[in-house]
Formats: sequence, C-alpha cells, structure tokens
Amino acid sequence: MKTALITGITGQDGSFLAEFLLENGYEVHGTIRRSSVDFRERIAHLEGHPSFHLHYADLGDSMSIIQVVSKVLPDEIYNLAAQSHVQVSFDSPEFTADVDATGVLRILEAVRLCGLARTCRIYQASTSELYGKVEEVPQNEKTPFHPYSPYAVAKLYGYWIVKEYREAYGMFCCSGILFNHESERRGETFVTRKITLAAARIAQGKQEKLYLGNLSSLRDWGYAKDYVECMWLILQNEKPEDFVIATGEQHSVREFCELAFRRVGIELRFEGKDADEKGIDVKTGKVLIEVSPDFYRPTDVVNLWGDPTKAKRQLGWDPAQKTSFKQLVNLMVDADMAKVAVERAGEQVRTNLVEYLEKGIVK
Ligand code: NAP
Ligand code: G4F
Repeated sequence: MKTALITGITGQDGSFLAEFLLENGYEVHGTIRRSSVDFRERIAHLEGHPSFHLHYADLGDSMSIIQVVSKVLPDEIYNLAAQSHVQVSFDSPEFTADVDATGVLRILEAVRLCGLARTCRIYQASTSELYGKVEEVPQNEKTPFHPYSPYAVAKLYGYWIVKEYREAYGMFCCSGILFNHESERRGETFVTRKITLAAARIAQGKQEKLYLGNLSSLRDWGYAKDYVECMWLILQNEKPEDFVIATGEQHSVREFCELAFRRVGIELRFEGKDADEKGIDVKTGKVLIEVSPDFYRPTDVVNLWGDPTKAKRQLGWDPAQKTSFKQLVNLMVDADMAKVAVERAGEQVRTNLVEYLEKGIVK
C-alpha cells in the first residue's frame, strides 16, 4: 500500500484527489489549517475512513511541514496548497509569494531533510497562468512563460525550483501545468461557479442580477475530477517530467454564461460593448448580467488555450474521452440548482416554524 500526502486537501482538487487515491488503495494523509470556522465541507464524507488522516500544517511554516513529512514518510506528495485566486493575489501579493513560491521550496527541503529525496515523488500544482500575456496559442510545454499577476509570478518560482531540485538532486519532482478546471466543488468566487450559482439563484427567484468583469476572457475549461487522475499519472510516469493538462478547447466567459442560463431555461442575448455590455433575458427583456469594473484585474490573462498532446501521448490521458465543456457546465448548474432548492426548502421550514410557534401550534 502506498502512502500519499496531499497539501490543500480541503480544496476543490484536494478533495477529488483524496477520493481517487483512496479508491486506488492508498493510505491518504492531508494537511489542514486551523481556522475559526471549520471549513471541511469538501472532505467531510471521507472523515472516519480507516485510510484517511488529517494533520495541521501551513505552507508558510517550515516546522509544521517537516513535522508532517517526517511523521507520514510519504511515497508521494501532491502539493496542491496555494492562495489560488488570481485577483486576490493583487491584494495579498506577499502572502501569495510566501505560500505559492517559498511554500514549494519548503516542501522540497522537508523531503530532503527527512532523507526521502531518493524515494518520495512530488507533484507540484503548476498552472496555465504561467503563460499569462500569451506568446503563442495554443500553449504547450515549450511555450515561453510570461506571468501576468503576483499569483503567476509566485507559481513561476514554484515551477523553476521543482525543476532545479530535479536536476540538482535527482529528485522525482514534476509540475503539472494545469489549465482551468472546475466542478460543483469550485470556490464560489471563481467565474464559472459564480455564474452557475447565480443562474440557479436567478431561476429560483433568489437573486436579481449577476455582476461580472471581463466577459471576453477566453479559457480552456475542464472537469477537476478528470484532472486529478492526471496528477497521479504524472507521478507514475517512468521519468520525472512536466506536462500540460488541458482539453484543447477554448470558450469565453460570455459563452459560459449562455450555456449556464440555457440550462435553467433562460435564453440570453448580449448587447453593448466592454463595461456597457449586458446579458438580457430574451423572453422578458430583463437585464440579468451587467459588467462591474470591480471585477477587472490590473493585468488580465485573456487567451488561455492548452495543447495536451504530450499528456495524451505519454500518459494515455485523452480529453476527448473525458467530460465535455457542455457536460461540465450542465453538471455544475444542476448541482447549484439542487443546492439553492435545498436552501429555499430550509428557509420555508424555518418560516413555517416561526409561524407555528407564534400561533402556538407548536411549543
Ligand atoms: P482551492 O480550492 O483554492 O484550494 C486551495 C487549498 O490550499 C485549500 O485546501 C487551502 O486550505 C489550501 N491552502 C491555502 N493556503 C494555505 C497555506 N498557507 N498552507 C496550507 N494550505 C493552504 O484550489 P484548487 O482549485 O483546488 O487548486 C489546487 C492547486 O492547483 C492550487 O495550487 C492552485 O493554485 C492550482 N491550480 C488550480 C487550477 C484550477 O483551475 N483549479 C489550475 C491550475 C493550477 P483552506 O481550505 O484552509 O483555505
Ligand atoms: O475564474 P477565474 O477567477 O480563474 P483564473 O483567473 O483563470 O484562475 C484560475 O485558473 C488558473 C489556471 O489558469 C489557476 F491557476 C488559478 O488558481 C485559478 O484556479 O477567472 C477566469 C477569467 C479571468 O480572465 C477573469 O478576469 O474570468 C474573468 N472574469 C470575468 N468576470 C472573472 C469575473 N473572474 C472572476 N473570478 N470573477 C468575475 O466576476
């Protein structure tokens, strides 16, 4: 039985990866951070599993990392922990650099200090944001990097330090250059989830309007559950190498909105340009989407499109056999429709209860 350590196990990818590794017979250890509210929603269903273990550690705290690595003695480490929001990285650049750049170094050094450099394989969650102000489309492993946010600059350090440790110390450490991947577990402030949640709320009368930033931004969006399989495949490869993981398809934020609203029965028409663009309900003429400069970024990455040829050839991972763009949008919308319906039912129960208490029907 292999032992894996996942940093960032409470996140979208961490939760899917933990499930995948448990299904494949791994002993899974994950790091969590102390917080005043317990936020383990994505992994709650795994707690109590005999092969699932949690440890406190923070990527900003070397000692906590050394402690957990020396205790777990992992065969594989998946370093998924990060301040992962690009827009937030403009507000918290130093924190982002500490966690997303130096944090990677802390993991690599912990492995060396614990005498695991020859045995432990390390996956680093790298990103298509490295291509930033893109120099070619589509982007592959040889495309030059041009990071375009504090997040991307920090992740670029992570990418290079992994490569350096591979070459300097012969460590089996690799970067997965993953393009955007989404799911029903995606954080609610990333654009896809913000859209699917709003579509569900608007359809059920719980929200009036959705405010977004750049509607023309282009992304290569895949399904997170399909992508965690690749993280594992990268570490099972004969040699330590870096891989681009993407669908090879590109869509705009606007297209994502159209599909998501269509799924809840609302046909949208877009009118206007830039900050004056609006998404209008064709049937009622109501404006449902508006642009707010609050969601513009000082520098925005607008043209991401991945070429996953190498992953297909060497890892046998074929995006054509995986979740399509339309399936992804639909599954996210369906999950949010159910979530909003449950919330509404809860509200109704509470309203009824208050009424019954006031009328003395229940005591
Ligand atoms: P996510 O949902 O934001 O999860 C991030 C995880 O990192 C959470 O578990 C978070 O813990 C943890 N974390 C944050 N700061 C930490 C710290 N200082 N010490 C320890 N843990 C910390 O992100 P995701 O979408 O799953 O992405 C996983 C990784 O892939 C990230 O490194 C991200 O940058 C990278 N990536 C993501 C995508 C994508 O499209 N999803 C694409 C390319 C690369 P809390 O729950 O306590 O906050
Ligand atoms: O959903 P996003 O915030 O994701 P972004 O910036 O592409 O970053 C995600 O993917 C990266 C991989 O390329 C990861 F490394 C990173 O950790 C993260 O998971 O924004 C996507 C696009 C941007 O161009 C943004 O300007 O959507 C545009 N956008 C338009 N309106 C918006 C909004 N983004 C957000 N978050 N919120 C909006 O209202």
